[in-house]
Amino acid sequence: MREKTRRNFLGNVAAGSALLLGGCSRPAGTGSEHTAITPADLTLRIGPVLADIAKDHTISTIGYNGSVPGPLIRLREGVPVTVDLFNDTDTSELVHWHGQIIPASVDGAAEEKSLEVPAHGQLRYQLTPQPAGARFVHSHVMPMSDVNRGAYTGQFAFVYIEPRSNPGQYDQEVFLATHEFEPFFGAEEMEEGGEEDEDTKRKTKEFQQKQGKPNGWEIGYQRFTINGKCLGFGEPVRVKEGQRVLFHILNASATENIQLALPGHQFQVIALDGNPVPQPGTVEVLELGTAERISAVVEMKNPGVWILGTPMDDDRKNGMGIVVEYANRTGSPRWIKPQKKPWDYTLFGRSRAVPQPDETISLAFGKINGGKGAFNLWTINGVSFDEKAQPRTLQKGKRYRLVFDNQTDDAHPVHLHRNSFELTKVHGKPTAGVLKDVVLVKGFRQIEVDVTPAMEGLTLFHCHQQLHMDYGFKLLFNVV
Ligand SMILES: [Cu+2]
Repeated sequence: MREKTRRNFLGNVAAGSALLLGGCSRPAGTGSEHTAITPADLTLRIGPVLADIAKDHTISTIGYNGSVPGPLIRLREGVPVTVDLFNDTDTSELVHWHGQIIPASVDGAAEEKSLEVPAHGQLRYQLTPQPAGARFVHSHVMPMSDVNRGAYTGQFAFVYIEPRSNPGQYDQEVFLATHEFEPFFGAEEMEEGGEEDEDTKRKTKEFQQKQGKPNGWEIGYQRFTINGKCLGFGEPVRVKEGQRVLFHILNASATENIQLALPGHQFQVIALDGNPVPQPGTVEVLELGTAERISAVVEMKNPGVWILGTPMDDDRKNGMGIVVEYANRTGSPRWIKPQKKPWDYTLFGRSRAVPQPDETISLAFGKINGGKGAFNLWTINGVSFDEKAQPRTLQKGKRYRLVFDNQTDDAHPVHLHRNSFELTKVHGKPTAGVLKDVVLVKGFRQIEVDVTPAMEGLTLFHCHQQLHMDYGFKLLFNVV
């Protein structure tokens, strides 16, 4: 069943159109039946969506403006917009503007006391988009064990904040967002691309032996999508030989860290989490922790029909991929398994020295196995999040070094709200100049980042793996 009003996300993008270009356009469907008097610059309506994700396979979920993903939202850096949020569901919602430096009231996190959109209600506010680059918007409610809520649904959309000057030259811009549907609880430990070395395997074994109980529930999925379509079902990315195609890729998963490759081609990474990198580097395989974004240019010089997809065979067969089709080429899309090579953030950084921080804050990540049929608990410096605890004070303008010390056997894509941080050390290797808002810290690894809090107010730090966040992996800062 195909809804007449549904937008074709890729079609929109390929045509270069979008929901909004920073100013006064008014999306359809925001009529006078609502209490808002003047139309907002940007309207998001949260409601039920029927989405055709594969042949003869329609899912019923919650989305923005009747589509999954929601429409591409283009904003201009520093140009204020009025936002109208409507909620057609039975539960209140939090709309989080991921990766933007905006006040806590509109950031969209309960811990920061952000404004909520009440069930069957609405909310209007203003925000000034910043910084430029690939951001996104998604639900920030805590679904806990309810896999039909929040980030497990279709509530996500790409946000692109137009920079004052465009980095890089390209002929075509393509936005791809990955997401999984039909989640289920299972006992299987999450695979992380199979690149674990012997040392990590040994540490994992020791870690599990020390725990009194076995590992708790993990999340698995039946369907994997890019732009809301399983591999082979949606429109292909249409390219021409000789084109430079700029891909903006977003991992909009609730829980999965992924890798993506385009056989016969290389990605020149120009931005991470929307921020231009000091040293654009070329790789064969991209890796994105949950909520990470990569902007990469691909030179189209290998004509054919290809699969841009995950190297994980089962996940690709279940949909994680999209066809890239050269003009005047036909046939079955080709997949060639890429060589295994660990993802290295420092490839895109500089090797210069960074300033000494004013203060260093160590954050040790811990896990308490939940046992069979229960949920694992997650800790930072030995404690799970307690909403009654006082937030930790940070001072605006001071440089803090956060030491992420992952003492667990899982990979954690950790996210700091309302700020960008600079990677300063990755697995013991110093680096500089890479600005991000999420970083994937693998099992038993350490990553250090420096942050100079940009704005006053409550600021949430958490693991972006939904199940980890919901079961304790959070810390609240207050910037004064
Ligand atoms: Cu985590």
